[in-house]
Amino acid sequence: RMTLCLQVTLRLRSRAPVHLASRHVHKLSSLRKATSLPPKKMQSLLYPFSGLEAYLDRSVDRMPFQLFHPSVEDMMEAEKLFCSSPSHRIDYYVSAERMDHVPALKQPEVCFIGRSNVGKSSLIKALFSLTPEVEVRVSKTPGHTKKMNFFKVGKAFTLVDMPGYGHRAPRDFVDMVEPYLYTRENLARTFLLVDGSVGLQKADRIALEMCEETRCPYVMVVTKIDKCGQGALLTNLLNLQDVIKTQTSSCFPQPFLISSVNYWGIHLLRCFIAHVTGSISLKETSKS
Ligand SMILES: Nc1nc2c(ncn2[C@@H]2O[C@H](COP(=O)(O)OP(=O)(O)OP(=O)(O)O)[C@@H](O)[C@H]2O)c(=O)[nH]1
Ligand SMILES: [Mg+2]
Repeated sequence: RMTLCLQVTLRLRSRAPVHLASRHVHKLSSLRKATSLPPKKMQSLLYPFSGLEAYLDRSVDRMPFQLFHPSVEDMMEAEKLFCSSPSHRIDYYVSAERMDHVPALKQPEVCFIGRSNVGKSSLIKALFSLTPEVEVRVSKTPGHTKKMNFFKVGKAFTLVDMPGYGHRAPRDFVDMVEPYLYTRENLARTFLLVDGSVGLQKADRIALEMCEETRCPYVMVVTKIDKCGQGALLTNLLNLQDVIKTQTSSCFPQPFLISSVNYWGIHLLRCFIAHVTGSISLKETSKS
């Protein structure tokens, strides 16, 4: 009966006009709704690693996975930055195909890189879900994002969606992303996305080496965690953590787990972005 209900709901949903569907704000994209969930569900939504912890052997050091563990109040502070208002406009700004088309901006910037189809644009869309009028294009077809797309978040910071590597790469990547990573002075963090179901691929290792070479601080993000089995996710996560620990020097020790479909980890990442761009100050209890 449950399955039937679900099927019916899904069918009804899929008939909804596209423009309506895309403007619909997912109920869990706002913290107020998230905090009304039962405690365990709320924990998994806000701190997705907590859902995996129980499966880990006692000998595994959990510290690296919880370095950044802000309070819900801190996340509330961060959430305000992701809501557009007349005095704090969030909007698509400009696209650039080459480094000389990249806008000169002073505010701190964060960028999202990763293989084609890993979920970069979807992640940005989920981060901006409280401002659904911001148009972020996502697609099932790999190689969809072909330019560097800049999104301004008021005067606080800029998010940059990058073309992926793997498909049509290395051209796009070498021509645009590499020079950007090497020269962008206001770049506060690079987020390197990897797919939770398949873990680090050869192309990801090349990107990782490049991030190391640029010496800019970067952070690993594990995507689509709604899609992968917990066993596969854990194996890939521990492997990733081992690589970070043994082979990197400018990578943040904590990988971020996210699902852009059901918003796991999105609130935490909003808070991290607000923090690394200097847009909020965390309360004493939050470590970073
Ligand atoms: N289940 C699930 N699917 C996702 C998630 N994030 C993205 N996807 C799907 O993955 C596909 C690719 O998403 P995009 O966000 O366009 O990927 P991208 O990294 O921007 O790809 P390029 O622009 O081609 O480099 C789309 O079909 C998305 O719906 C997620 O968290 N969970
Ligand atoms: Mg894209």
